[in-house]
Amino acid sequence: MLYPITTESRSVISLAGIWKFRFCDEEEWRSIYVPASFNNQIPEAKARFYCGMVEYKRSFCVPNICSNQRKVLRFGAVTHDAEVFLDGILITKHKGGFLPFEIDISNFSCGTTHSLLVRVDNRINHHTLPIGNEAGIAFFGSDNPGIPSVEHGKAKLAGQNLPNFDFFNYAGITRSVCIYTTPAEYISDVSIVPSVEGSTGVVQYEIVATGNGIPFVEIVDENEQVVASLEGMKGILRIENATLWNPKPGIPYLYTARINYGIDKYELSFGIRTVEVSGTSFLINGRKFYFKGTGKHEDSPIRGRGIDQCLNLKDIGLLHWLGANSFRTSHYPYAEEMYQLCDREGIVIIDELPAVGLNFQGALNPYRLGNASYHSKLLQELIDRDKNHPSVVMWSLGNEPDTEHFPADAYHYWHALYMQAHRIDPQNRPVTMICCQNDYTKDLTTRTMDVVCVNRYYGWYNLSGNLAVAKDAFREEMNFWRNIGKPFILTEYGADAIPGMHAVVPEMFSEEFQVEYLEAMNEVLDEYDFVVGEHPWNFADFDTQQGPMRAGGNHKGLFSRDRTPKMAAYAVQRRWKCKNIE
Ligand code: GCB
Repeated sequence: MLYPITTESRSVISLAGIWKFRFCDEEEWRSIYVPASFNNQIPEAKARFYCGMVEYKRSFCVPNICSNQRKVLRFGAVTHDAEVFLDGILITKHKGGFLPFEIDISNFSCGTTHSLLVRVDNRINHHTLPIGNEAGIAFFGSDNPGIPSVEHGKAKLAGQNLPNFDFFNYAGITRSVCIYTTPAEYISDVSIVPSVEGSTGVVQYEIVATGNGIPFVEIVDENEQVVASLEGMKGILRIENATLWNPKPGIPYLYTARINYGIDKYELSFGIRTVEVSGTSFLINGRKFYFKGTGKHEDSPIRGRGIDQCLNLKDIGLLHWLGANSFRTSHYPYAEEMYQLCDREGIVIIDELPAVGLNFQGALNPYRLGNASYHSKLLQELIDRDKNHPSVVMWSLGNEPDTEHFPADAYHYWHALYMQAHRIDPQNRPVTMICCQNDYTKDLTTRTMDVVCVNRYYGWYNLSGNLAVAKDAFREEMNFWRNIGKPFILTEYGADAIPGMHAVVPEMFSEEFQVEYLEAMNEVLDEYDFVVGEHPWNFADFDTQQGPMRAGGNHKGLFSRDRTPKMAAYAVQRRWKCKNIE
């Protein structure tokens, strides 16, 4: 799916601004800003804890100058499910809160006012991704199973959102909404597959278009020089002495494909780089790459999960400041604009689906609940959206499912997605799934991924506070993974630190303990040469649902929520700026 841009043949009309909003059990309309989550914009408990449908509406007019053009209404993301009505007619529905969707509205006239209404459902359950609990057990809640009074109380939680994941269930029209126009005959998709032969960059392209034209493709370098060109729906272009896209400290060089199709013109930035797993190494451009970075969230106090390019830019700056070269879009695809920024800034992305919380037991075996086709649809949408980004070097199919209690079911479920990703990604990137702390000897799935990615909390959620014992336990597990013979990334490890809480003797929740915790785990990582990356959890403190283990959110950030560095940020910076591995 192409990102909407303005060119000499296309225009983009933003629908950002103040819209009308109401909870569906209310009559009156309020004001709301789009794009942003609604939860923190309205200072009422209802907005924060609401579970159900809300409505957004506004009117718009497409100028007469666009009357000969094709018109498309596009949403960057609506969390979680959307129904869109134009002049009272249901024109499209979309399930899934983190990927774009669009609908051709050319039949609606220019120069007149139209009413747009979007009905948004923020409910999560066992059939959504991410998953919500239906039985009244909150992920980080106090369970106390079997106590009659508590069980009766839990039954009364029906009708509330009970996330089976550790981030706040922000919702609404969270990313850009626009109407874009194209000529009647138009380019609808472009796929770019780069490879390298000696000093030559080889660019295989394929265009999908509607109409009778023949596309003409020009590749332009950063000096605006045309370095290759070709006519045809698909073909191979060769760029002599190509400059490769490299993550920092290399050069994130971008070329631009300029595509002409009849009167339609579209431009796409791309990088020439290769990605490959070889033995226990992860290679970018044939050289060993070591992932230094963090898991992240799209999270800020007022916009919630709403797109915030200013914050994105700040975060990329802080990643550079840390000496990081990568992050994982834990636990859902991020806004498209963030990937564009990373292409330009040379930051590498592990791109993750919103499949988090698939860890029920007993009758609720997630692999028999019938989520597979929805999960597969999201994988298709993710790859359609992100396939051309040089920054994206690996797909993550999901985070921390139960792979231990139903090992064979889990394997079949995840293996089908693994095969699908390899089949549909034109660049055939490595594929992974992020493993929960479990009995790794029973897990049949993690070891079959291209890169073994595990989240571990030795010394925090288990063996709490005892780092010497935690290191030994972690070593014991690492010996197991060494025998699997694949590259390994520790995709999460961390300790909460309340900003400003200090201790002479480092104990849990102090900034000093967070530093000692990370250093202890790093000491173990450094003993194993099949380790190709370390992503402490998390880049910054973030909002979660309330619960007895969360004091104002999750505090495992290297930075506080307002991006002030904790002691751990300086410790990590010292390590990453010195660690001489690219
Ligand atoms: C995890 C999850 C992440 C949580 C983190 C924690 O394993 O993947 O979403 O926030 O642990 O801090 O508990």
